[in-house]
Amino acid sequence: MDKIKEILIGTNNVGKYKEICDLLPKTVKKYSLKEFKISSPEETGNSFKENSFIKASYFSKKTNLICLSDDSGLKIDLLGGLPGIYSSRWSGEKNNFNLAIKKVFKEMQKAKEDWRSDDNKASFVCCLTIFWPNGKKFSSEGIINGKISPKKIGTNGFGYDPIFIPKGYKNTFGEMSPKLKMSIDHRYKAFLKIKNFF
Ligand code: ITT
Repeated sequence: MDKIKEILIGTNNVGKYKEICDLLPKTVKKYSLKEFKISSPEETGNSFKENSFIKASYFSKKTNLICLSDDSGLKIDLLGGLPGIYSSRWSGEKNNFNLAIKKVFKEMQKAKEDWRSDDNKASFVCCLTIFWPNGKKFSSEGIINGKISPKKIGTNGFGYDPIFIPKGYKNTFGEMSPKLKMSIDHRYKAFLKIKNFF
């Protein structure tokens, strides 16, 4: 199998872009969507896998490059798996995660008044899809289980990191060093299944 030597990182999310670049070998040449000024397609799929495929195939076709896209999100048991594939949309158009986290707390409160007195199971899911200009594709999924922190803590990372405590740890992703987070998280677990392509 020919190893991938250059790839388009098909995301407009800066936090994800950084994490994906850090996971890939240094020797792989990485292109960003900024260089091509391409905006995202509509995510019309019903699963992380469908949406990551929609993005990877769209960006690959636009640029004629091999593309790696990520669709991910936070699933909260008490909310029946929401925000899930709607994780990005919960933050509103301006990607306001203060607002998205407030919405999580509000919905938790609505579902169970004293939710803060229990452990509230949640998981982060990531589906990575590689799409080649010749139509070949490969997807992999990674999951990390944990719980929702009763308070927003930490300023590292992005998105919902300040309210997610992975199983076996006391701190939120927002409190962890980026190095630790990227050695245990959903993206890393999905990456392990595609790493031989590089
Ligand atoms: P692209 O589609 O351009 O990649 P996006 O932000 O719209 O960017 P998604 O549709 O996959 O990406 O939405 C996933 C959302 O889930 C994202 O906005 C994050 O807020 C959240 N999320 C995913 N992985 C996360 C992580 O490791 N830490 C915190 N939040 C995460």
